[in-house]
Order: sequence, then structure tokens, then C-alpha cells
Amino acid sequence: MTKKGRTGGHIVTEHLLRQGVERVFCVPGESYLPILDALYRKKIKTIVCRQEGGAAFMAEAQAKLTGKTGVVLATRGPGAANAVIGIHTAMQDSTPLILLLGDVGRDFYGREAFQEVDFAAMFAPLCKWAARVEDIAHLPSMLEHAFQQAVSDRPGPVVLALPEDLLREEAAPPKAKVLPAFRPQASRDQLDAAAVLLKRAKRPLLIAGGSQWTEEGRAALDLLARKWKLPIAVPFRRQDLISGQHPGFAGDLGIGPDPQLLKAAMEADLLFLLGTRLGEIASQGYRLPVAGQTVIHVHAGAGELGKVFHADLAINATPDSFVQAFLEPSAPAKPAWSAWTKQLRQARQEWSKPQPTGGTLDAGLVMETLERLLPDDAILTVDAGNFAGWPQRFLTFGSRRLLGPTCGAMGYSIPAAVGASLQEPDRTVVSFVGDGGALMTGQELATAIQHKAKPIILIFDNGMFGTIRMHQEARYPGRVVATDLQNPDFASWAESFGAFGQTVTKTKDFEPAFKRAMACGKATVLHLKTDPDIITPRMRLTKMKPKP
Ligand SMILES: Cc1ncc(C[n+]2csc(CCOP(=O)(O)OP(=O)(O)O)c2C)c(N)n1
Ligand SMILES: [Mg+2]
Repeated sequence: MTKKGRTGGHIVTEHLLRQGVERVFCVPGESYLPILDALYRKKIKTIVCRQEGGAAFMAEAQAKLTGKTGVVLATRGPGAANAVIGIHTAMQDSTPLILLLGDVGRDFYGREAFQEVDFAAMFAPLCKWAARVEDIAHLPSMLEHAFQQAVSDRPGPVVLALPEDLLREEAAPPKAKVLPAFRPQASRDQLDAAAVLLKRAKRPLLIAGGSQWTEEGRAALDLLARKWKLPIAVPFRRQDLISGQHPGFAGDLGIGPDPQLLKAAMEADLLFLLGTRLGEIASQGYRLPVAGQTVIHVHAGAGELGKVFHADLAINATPDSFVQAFLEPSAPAKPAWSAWTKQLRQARQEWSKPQPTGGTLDAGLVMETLERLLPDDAILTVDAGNFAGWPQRFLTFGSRRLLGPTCGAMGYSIPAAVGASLQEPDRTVVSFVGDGGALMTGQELATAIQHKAKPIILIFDNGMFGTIRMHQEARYPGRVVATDLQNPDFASWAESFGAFGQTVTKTKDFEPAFKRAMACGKATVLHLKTDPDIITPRMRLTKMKPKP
């Protein structure tokens, strides 16, 4: 910094501080040295990661957990390419995330310079807004807009490319302001109209989803469902929106949902969609809403209303503000659907009760142990893969948080657990991951050790890319291609990082191993050797029937 002003790098970090950013996740690059230098001795913690995908997942998970925008720093073409998976995840999950990219200098731009990519074009379909800052005078307003966009209406990722010469340039533009988010709210008339439709229903089903639920919003959702005695379901990986013990909780419309819940969702006469897009997975391949169902759709993004299905009542409001306001209209004392709610609740309780699912190390009984041992405020992160069917079905959430990529990105769980553990160092953070996912981003265990994060990582090792093997067996029985995996000894792999590692092959050994993991005070890997034939809680690979 000189008398002339601040460097572009300083303008960026000053604004991060003003936005209340406590931590940034990065892989360094020579293209954005001025930002790194401006972070030197700043209050913001710089978490150096091993791969930009891991950095982006950490920031995304932190944002999911806190509701505050996550920030990732990466370099030009290669760094940006690695970070894409986190941007795609934040987009599909509606998570506020900002990726700041060091870019080719303006003096070289347009010549396919070293690592040059047109980032606005590259990220256009992947995020809410992608732009390149061309003039340092525009930097403050573009930073303001980036943060405002990330949290406004339907939240999501924003990408800003920052030319390296601009980051070195000195200027004295006005300071960037913290602009309020645009958060639409329902009108009185819309609230009344929703109450009228709901009162007419005989078999309503509330489906709450989406992002940016505050503690007040969650509490209001809990109350709303109690007051109206509604059955409440959640879409894929949103189980933590409502307590697993709630008298109306009917389960999740994820991958392989409870057939009874699916049947009920099809038979419901009214779907009350709160914050969810009712995407491909929740709608079970766009089979919901069914013709004739009345639909109330509340969503923060106006562009989501009527995009895929018709709603009888479409309301542009954040789910959080809507549920709090909807506590006002009076509910019937004895709603017509009381028995229906009880029936759905009963089905959920039967479906989710932990039970043996077979094998020398029985994953069903492992869940029973976890359900007993996990603290109420534990944070669980899940990867993509068939192993995820166990925790998502048999564990209860609510005060326990569930962080998972609804886009099914493998490699999410370990970095997400590192990010969550950095954010909440006193809470138990457990990562659920398959042997395939573990080696996609597992090197972020080094980041955990370096920054003293303490996730407990459970690697479910069935020696294969199980999900794909299952699909292969269904479509091309006996023709196994590219799904077998030869794995390392994950316990000694973990030990080599300085983490605690243990292999578990028998059900009875899981409980003492998990207790040791909770007590050891550092990052842990439990290598769980599971039976490859037990491909889901209900199916055996060797007994699968080919798809017609
Ligand atoms: C980044 C990424 N690549 C590929 C896939 C496709 N995919 C979905 S699940 C899966 C296999 C997961 O294997 P593993 O982690 O071992 O879990 P398992 O299914 O065996 O329990 C694959 C390859 C994906 N979802 N994400
Ligand atoms: Mg596997």
C-alpha cells in the first residue's frame, strides 16, 4: 500500500473482512499473489488445501452449515477446472459460494496466454453470475454484487475473475459496501390463499427443502407441521430440516425411498412444497406432482416457479420467512388428515428402525451403534455411493446436521467434514464415504492434520464402485467392467498422514473403535471392510434380477 491507494488484492481482502468472512479455502497460484499477500496477518484464516475441488467442497459445506457465503481462491485455467465440481454442487444445492480466480493479466488477455480461459463463458451455465473485473474502479461494486447475488433469491455460486495486473494495481476507489440480500416474502393474501387450499385437503403432504434455513426457520417449520398436524417429508439429503422424532416426520424422497412414502406422495391430494424445487430425485424421475394433485409451491427463486410443473398457488418467498409468517393463519383443531399423518409416521418409524442387514461387519448394526453414540449436535457428511443408503435411512437428524451434495458428487464427504470441523471444532463431525469416494479427495486428510480439524472418517470399503456395479449388474449381468477396485490399507494410509487409523472387519469391533475415534482428539479413519454382495440394505448383488 502506498499513498496512491490500496492494491486490488487489498481491496478484495478488506471487503472479505467487511463481509464477516472468517476463513477462506485455497490452493495458491502466482496469478493472485497480491490477495495472498493481503491476507498475511489478516484476521481471516487462510486454509491451504491440496486440490481446488477439496477447497471448494470445504467452503460449500461451511456455507451449508452456517448459511453464510463460503469463499474459495484458485488460480487460472487449471485451478478453475479443479474447482468446478464445488461450483456445480453449490448450484444444485443452492448454496452461497464465491470463487475468486486469479486471471491472466489484461495486457496478455485474448492471446491464449498461459492458462488463459474465458471464465465468464466457462462458468456461465454452472453458476448464478460469472464475470471478469476489467477496471479496478469497478472492483468494489462487483464484489458488492457478488456477495449480494450469492445469498439473494435462490442462493448459489458466483465466480469473479481477477486479472493479476489488476490485483497489483493501486487505486483509491470507494470502499465496497455490504448490500442486503433480496429475500422475497409472501403477501397476506398469499398466506390466506395457502391456508384455504390446505383446509380443503384430505391427504396433504408437506415437502420442505431448499437452502438457507435459519434456526428460527427450522423451529417455525417444526411448529407449523405440529400445529397443522401435517405429515412432512424432505427431498434427497435434506433430512436435517426436521427432527427425526417429529410426530409428522414421514421420511425422505431420496434415492430408493420407502415405498410406502412414495405411494403416499402419489396418493396425496395436495403437495405443499416449501423451498424445494422438487427436482429429478425428489420427484422420482418427474413422476410428482401427479395429475389432479393440488400444488402449493413456495420458492425463493421466482424463476423456479412454474419452470417444471404447474402450481395452483405459486408464491415467491424464502421458505424461512414463509414458515414464520404461516404460523399466523388458524389451523383446524381436528384436521381431516389426522389418521393419514399417523399412518405415514408409523411407516417411517418401521422403515428407519436400525436392523441387521447382514455380513461379518453388519452396516445395519453399525448404524444402530452410531444412532446410540452420536451426540445430538453431531455433523454428518455423506458422499455419493451405495453405502450412503445406510446412514440416510437409519440415522436420525434434526439437531444433528446432514451435509451432502444433492448433485451426488463423489469426493464431497471428506473435505466437507474438514470444513465442518474447522467451523465447529467442539462438535463431533463424521464423514461417511465409500472406498471409491475416499480416494477422490482423501488427500484433504493432510489439510485436516495441518489445520487441526478432527473429522472421524468412516470408509465403507466394498472393493468397488458399488453403485455403478449395481447398475451394471441390472443392465449387463455378469459383465463387470471398470467397477472393481484394488484398495490400499486405509488405516496405515491414515496413519501416514498423522491421523489415527484402524481397520474394522467385525460388527463387535466397531463400537470400541468408534469410541476410540471420538476420544483420540485428532482426525481419524476407520476402515470398514464391508460385504460386497450386500449392495443395499435390501438387495444382494448375486440375487439381483436383470432389468428388462
Ligand atoms: C465425481 C463423480 N464421479 C462419478 C460418479 C458416478 N458414481 C456414482 S456412485 C459411484 C460409485 C461410488 O463408489 P464408492 O465410493 O466405493 O461407494 P459404493 O457405491 O461402493 O458404496 C460412481 C462412480 C459420481 N457420482 N461423481
Ligand atoms: Mg465402494
